[in-house]
Amino acid sequence: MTSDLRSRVAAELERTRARTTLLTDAVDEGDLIRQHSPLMSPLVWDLAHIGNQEELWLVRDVGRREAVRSDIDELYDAFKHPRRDRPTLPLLDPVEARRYVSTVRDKVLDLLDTVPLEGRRLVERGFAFGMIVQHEQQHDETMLATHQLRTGSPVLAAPAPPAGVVPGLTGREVRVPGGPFTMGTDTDPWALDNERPAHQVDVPAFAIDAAPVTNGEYEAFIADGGYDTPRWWSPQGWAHRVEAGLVAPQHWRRDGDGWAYTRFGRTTPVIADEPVVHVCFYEAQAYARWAGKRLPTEAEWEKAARFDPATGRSMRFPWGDDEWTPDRANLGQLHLAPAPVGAYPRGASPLGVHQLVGDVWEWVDTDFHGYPGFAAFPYREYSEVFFGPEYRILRGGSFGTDAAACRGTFRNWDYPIRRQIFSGFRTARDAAPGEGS
Ligand code: AVJ
Ligand code: FE
Repeated sequence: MTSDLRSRVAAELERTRARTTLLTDAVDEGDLIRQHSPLMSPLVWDLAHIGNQEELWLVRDVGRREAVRSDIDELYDAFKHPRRDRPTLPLLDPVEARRYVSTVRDKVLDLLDTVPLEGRRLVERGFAFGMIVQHEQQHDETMLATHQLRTGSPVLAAPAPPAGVVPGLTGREVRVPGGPFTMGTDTDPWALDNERPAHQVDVPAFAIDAAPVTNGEYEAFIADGGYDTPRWWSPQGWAHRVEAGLVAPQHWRRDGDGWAYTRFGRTTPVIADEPVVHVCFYEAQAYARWAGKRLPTEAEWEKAARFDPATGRSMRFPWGDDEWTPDRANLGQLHLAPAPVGAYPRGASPLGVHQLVGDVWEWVDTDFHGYPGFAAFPYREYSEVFFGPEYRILRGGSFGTDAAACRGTFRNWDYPIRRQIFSGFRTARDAAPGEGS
């Protein structure tokens, strides 16, 4: 029984490390040490930080083993040094960082054979190991965002995402009936503290886009003067739009009459039926107002993603309770772009909402907060210290999110001005009286 769990943990650790290795071996030493944006850490900081978290939780806490390098804890504590200062720290160099993470990993694989997986909440059903797998995958997505900010010739390659095969989704709405649904989870073994506990939420009937907002739709907003019309923007959003000089999503450039974007070092014309990505919350909100809509609330998004009207239950994913497979959603860095709308018919929700999981993180109009009965576990610095009005929530994961760090309940967050992440959105509106209740 626990031997299955142990081998699954070992496989997840190994699969995740292969991704970390790919992202850090793709560039030379200079590019590992350099800071590609003041918003991001040097890649070599992420790498050693991944090892340090694994050492803190699995080697020292779960395994009760001797420290590998207690002298470097402070350097890799994300709360001690802001990202912009990290290149000036006496960091491990790439050779030392690689050696460090592999020494830590050897100890973890050794203790995984024998350490009890019960008796302590931290290890129950392998939670601490799942938390560390997710932590590494989250930093891998962060490193992928750093790759997107890096300039120079391309170093990453992947097959193009599948084509859109379901016609007519763009501009289509799905009505979600009003009434209670279960939000969050008590049962998902690797769900993090902010996804808990499960609780009932009464969500009035609403309509939500059947697919994320596309580049083509977003271009119409730009062409209609969306960036020059203060009334579409919130006061804070407009102030940011002016101060930052926003005119289009990040990485877009004028190309004749149209637009081109640069992704992972390659420039191509913007593809109209692809979900828009690299927009901030304020841009998403302005688009929604221009379209006569609004952003969904977090509860609306989760109801659209999990509610099964046939049973009244909340499922783990839009497609059901089964684990992700590559035909269900664009996750896992299998592709280096969002897939066009209609590319994942097998991932649609029972009500017919598509691509809620994968492709692009979706901004929702909710501040990051704890659910009723929230209890920080196992550390306040994962979620709780970020609760409050400064952060907005994003849902559903992107093409750069691994399935281990993505569920219908998973919550991401960032400042509303941020767009270096793989962020897009879809719109929603209240249902008209008598519509879909
Ligand atoms: C959940 C993506 C907002 O990167 O700040 C990584 C994840 N927490 N290390 C972040 C995280 C600690 C977190 N996000
Ligand atoms: Fe971290």
